[in-house]
Amino acid sequence: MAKFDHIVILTGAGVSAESGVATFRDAGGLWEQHRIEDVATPEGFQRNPALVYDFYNQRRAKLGTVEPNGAHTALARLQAEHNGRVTLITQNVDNLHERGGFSGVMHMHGELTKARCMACASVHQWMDAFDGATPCPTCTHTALRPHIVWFGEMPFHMDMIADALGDADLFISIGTSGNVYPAAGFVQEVRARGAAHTVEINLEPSAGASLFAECRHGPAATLVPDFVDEILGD
Ligand code: BV8
Repeated sequence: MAKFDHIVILTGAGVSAESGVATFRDAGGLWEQHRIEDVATPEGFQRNPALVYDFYNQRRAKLGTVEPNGAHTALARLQAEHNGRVTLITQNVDNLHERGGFSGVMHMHGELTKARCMACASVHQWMDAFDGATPCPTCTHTALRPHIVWFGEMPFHMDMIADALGDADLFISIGTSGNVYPAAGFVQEVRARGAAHTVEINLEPSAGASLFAECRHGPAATLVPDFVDEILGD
């Protein structure tokens, strides 16, 4: 496999599926149980904050019952052994990439394990439940919200992400249906900015599969370790 310098990886819910974390759009997924507009928009939070606090408290509690899978640990091995740069951008809000050993994960849609104060903007590591009556550790106002990017809100780290996409010579998209923007448009940004190789690893062809130079379809916990072996020349 050609030598790459800067490998940029985008992951979605499919990379955590084999750990037992529900995806969004697969059968039985999160969006089958809840309407996006009710639990993942600022308007939904305004309308019924208790429902939204509960939706995220339940998902945060589940984190303690799941473990990273072979895809998470293979990406950490790539970061440790690749003789070049590895940038990991995730749409996921779980902490399985970190627990699988990757450091410096860019959570463009935020993190389940953090709470943000709407009064003082402080952000806090938070592993338990919280709601509209929980005081902010910094300013004591009861104005905490999930540190999550909802639909219609600006994703985090967009400047750093744009720099990475423009600098990549290998772009790998793993476990995402390619339905949500701006993440679904990253492969086009990479292609427009240089001669990077682009690879999709997904259980089935995503909405953007035709935009990738190479597609590998199957379970991430099998395909990602194999692909990392190839990149590292194992
Ligand atoms: C923004 C946090 C402006 C919440 C999430 C038209 C109308 C209205 C809006 C829009 C529109 N067009 C674009 C928009 C904007 C909107 C959007 O994209 N809407 C979509 C629905 C059309 N986007 C936004 O609002 C974003 N903000 O645009 O701001 C802006 C733009 C640019 C620059 C600056 C500002 C904000 C979007 C973020 C929303 N928040 N998450 C939460 O997690 O609770 S999105 C949510 O979907 C998750 O983050 C999730 O990661 C993400 C994407 O889903 P996937 O990860 O792809 O998961 P999915 O279930 O869909 O697919 C799983 C895939 O895995 C499948 O393909 C499956 O085959 C595969 N799989 C399953 N098992 C395995 C597997 N693969 C491998 N192995 C397996 N074992």
